[in-house]
Amino acid sequence: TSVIHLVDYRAPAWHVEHVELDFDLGIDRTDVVAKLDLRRMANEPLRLNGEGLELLSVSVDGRQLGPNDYILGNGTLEIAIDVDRCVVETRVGLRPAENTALEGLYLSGSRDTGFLLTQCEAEGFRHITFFPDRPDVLSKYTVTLRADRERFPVLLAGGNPDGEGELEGGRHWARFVDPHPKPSYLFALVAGRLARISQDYTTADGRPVALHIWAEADVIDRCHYAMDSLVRSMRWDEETYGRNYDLDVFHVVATHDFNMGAMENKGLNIFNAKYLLADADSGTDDEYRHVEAVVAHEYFHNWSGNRVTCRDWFQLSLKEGLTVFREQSFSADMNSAPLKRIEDVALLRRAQFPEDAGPLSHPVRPAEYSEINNFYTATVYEKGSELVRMLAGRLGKDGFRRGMDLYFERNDGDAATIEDFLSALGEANDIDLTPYLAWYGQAGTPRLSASGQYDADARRYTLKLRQRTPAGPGQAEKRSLPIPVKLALFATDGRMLPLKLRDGTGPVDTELTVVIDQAEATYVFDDVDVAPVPSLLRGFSAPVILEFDYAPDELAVLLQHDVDGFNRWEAGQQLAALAYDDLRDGKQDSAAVTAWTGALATLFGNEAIDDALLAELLTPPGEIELVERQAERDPDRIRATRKSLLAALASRIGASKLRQRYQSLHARTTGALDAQSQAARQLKRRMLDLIAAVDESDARTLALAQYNEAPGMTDRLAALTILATTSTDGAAASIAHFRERYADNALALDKWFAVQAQLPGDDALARVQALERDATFTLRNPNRVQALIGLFARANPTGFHRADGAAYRWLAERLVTLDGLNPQVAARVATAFNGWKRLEPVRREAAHAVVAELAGRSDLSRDLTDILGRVAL
Ligand code: B3K
Ligand code: ZN
Repeated sequence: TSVIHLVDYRAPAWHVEHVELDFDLGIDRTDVVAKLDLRRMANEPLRLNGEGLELLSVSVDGRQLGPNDYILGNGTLEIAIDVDRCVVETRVGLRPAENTALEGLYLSGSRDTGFLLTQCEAEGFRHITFFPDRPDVLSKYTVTLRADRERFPVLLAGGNPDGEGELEGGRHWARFVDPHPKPSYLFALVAGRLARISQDYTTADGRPVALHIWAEADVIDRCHYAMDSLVRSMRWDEETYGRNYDLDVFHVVATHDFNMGAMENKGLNIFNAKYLLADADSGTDDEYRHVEAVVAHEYFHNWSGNRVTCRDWFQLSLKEGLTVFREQSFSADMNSAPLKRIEDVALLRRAQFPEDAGPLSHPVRPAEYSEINNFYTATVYEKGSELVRMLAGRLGKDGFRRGMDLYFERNDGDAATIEDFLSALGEANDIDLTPYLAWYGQAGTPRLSASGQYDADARRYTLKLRQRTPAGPGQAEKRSLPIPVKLALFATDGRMLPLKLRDGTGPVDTELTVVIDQAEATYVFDDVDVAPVPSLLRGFSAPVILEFDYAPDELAVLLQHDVDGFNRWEAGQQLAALAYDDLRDGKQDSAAVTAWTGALATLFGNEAIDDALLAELLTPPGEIELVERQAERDPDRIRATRKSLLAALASRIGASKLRQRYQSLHARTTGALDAQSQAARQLKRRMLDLIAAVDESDARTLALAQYNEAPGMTDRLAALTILATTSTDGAAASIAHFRERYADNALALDKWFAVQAQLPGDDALARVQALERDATFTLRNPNRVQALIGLFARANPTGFHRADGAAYRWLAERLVTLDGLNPQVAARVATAFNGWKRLEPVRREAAHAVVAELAGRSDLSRDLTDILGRVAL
């Protein structure tokens, strides 16, 4: 397969100033006429991308071309043209119902009731028509849709409506004009039977906008929370960034058949139903938060991505990292900021750190790719967001806003690079941010080791920092990066000490940020009156792994007293990890175990602490995070050790206290969505988990009652999970009940699959195989595939990593079948093999055999081949 390199970037040879698209829509057959208004930029033939298209005709300036007038092959249509401006018109035929890859134009749902829609990012537009399908070609679009009125009553495309009417034979048409130049990946259309909810909105700069959310009739009632989130997102972007919406209409559409979360097409966002529908009966608290976040994310793209887009796909994080950062700030403002930070960092550690530590590791701005769809990764998104956060922290609130204003102003209507971003932020503040460019080009999670020394006589505290980034694929030598370290010093009684940094400028404060940009740096603090406990990397001020040799008691001090909500939680996580190490090594009553359980038992009795924060504090790192603490990974051992960690905590707090707290929370449980009610449900869930760690039968009794009385999905699903985890047989009745009750609700059924896919142990594979035979299981629906196969492979370590390798072989078979239907989804599931090299030897051998065999095949898609090729290395 051919590899594309960032250094080979060339500006486009031809621009498309305007494009006129005409669709004659049908499920089996759609015809597309595209008229491109072209302008030459370089002396080269015109090369248009096009894949899987039936070319019916092509003309230049009205002159029909014969087959000898162009070259068609290898995904391009090449035409030698000797004028500088011309109009090229192509006519092609598509077969939407046969499109199982869900890229380009495809059918969502059944032939009889489903609807047509498109997905173009990254390179789907070339599956719709011949076009220079690259993000730096920005054009104005006029789109006309024609279809049978009865079968396709609703016709939508991005842009402002520009007329509609009747046609002969029961057909109708609708036209849309988008005045804002956009790249082809932001094109979208939707056609079919859809219901809608609507709301009027007026932007801060006075534009009336009609907001419409569309979904199939049976789920339209579940779109109200999304509408509410949309309105709040629009206001927030006006208030926070001064960004207004810029068309007269804004459409959002839900589909059950979607390869990813959602898509920010200009004026016509399309969502995986999973991230748009939310209702009290079938949505969990987490899902409500996800809907709010994803609706905001896609809306925010209207500026960070659409008005200012990416020059090439290497710059993907320019829009994704930035938009994740904007989305995270929005969610923090809507909910609790420290809890949001904890959630985001936990996700980074669970998803991005492992990615960056294995064979799929790549920089936030990759230097090369063979299939761009495989780079919509946690690194580009989540680490990308952390980089923006560091920059924002460096500039401060007002400075960052100034920089963003300049960035939007300078690059509006254009395709930009990471350099453009850094220079706008820097110039608006007179600060040179180019050192941060190294973060974008260098993969791997930096290790920051810190050590402290207190000199009581001199009342001096010396902090030494050292950084090092491990080698990774294609990058043996790593550079030093600018790492902002926000820090404070605590006395053991919880007092924060004034920081008098030697040679430091600025007023003496109790918190400050130092930026280490060399391999090593030393900071001396004067007038420190007691031996301090340092609180480092507060708020997770940089995406690094911090190594500091804390004594358990010191972590307990931070866990009790740190006012930085994130670092307080972090101290607990570190302490839990130390306790985990001790339990693994057979040291039951170690200092770490005692300090961790003791500190939490004290906090547990503290009425003032927020329920949600307490729930987070009572959750030790998960099996996936703990994997990093083993040299040779044995998932069974990790799970067993983590279980004893929970048991130690539960017995220290005491079963009766846990039960009491559970009962008092349960007594006031409602289905209400306010923060307090959500927090109560979350803490209740922790109580159940902890009770289960010491008294399974008691936990089961409580869970059964909770399942039956649940006012909503959060409580119901939590109870079902406890029932199923503690005894699968005993949960059979509830599992059957759930299946029956939600038989008509696809998203709820996904949860039913998901809970069972994650049940640990030796019989996990057999269970998953039985679930594959359920009448509702299909490899054609990405959500269903992720719920069963994806979660089993990625989130069920003991089940998937069976020592006999049976689950690896099973997954390999499924991947091959899935790849024939949907390469993007197959490639994503295949990333489950990412960590195989660091498994213990027996499992490693088994995984290796399967990965090598798969990687050696020549009949797989480019998507899957790319992942397997890198994983196998
Ligand atoms: N930009 C889309 C992702 C497209 C993925 C293409 N394989 C969703 C988002 O990040 O907002
Ligand atoms: Zn995005």
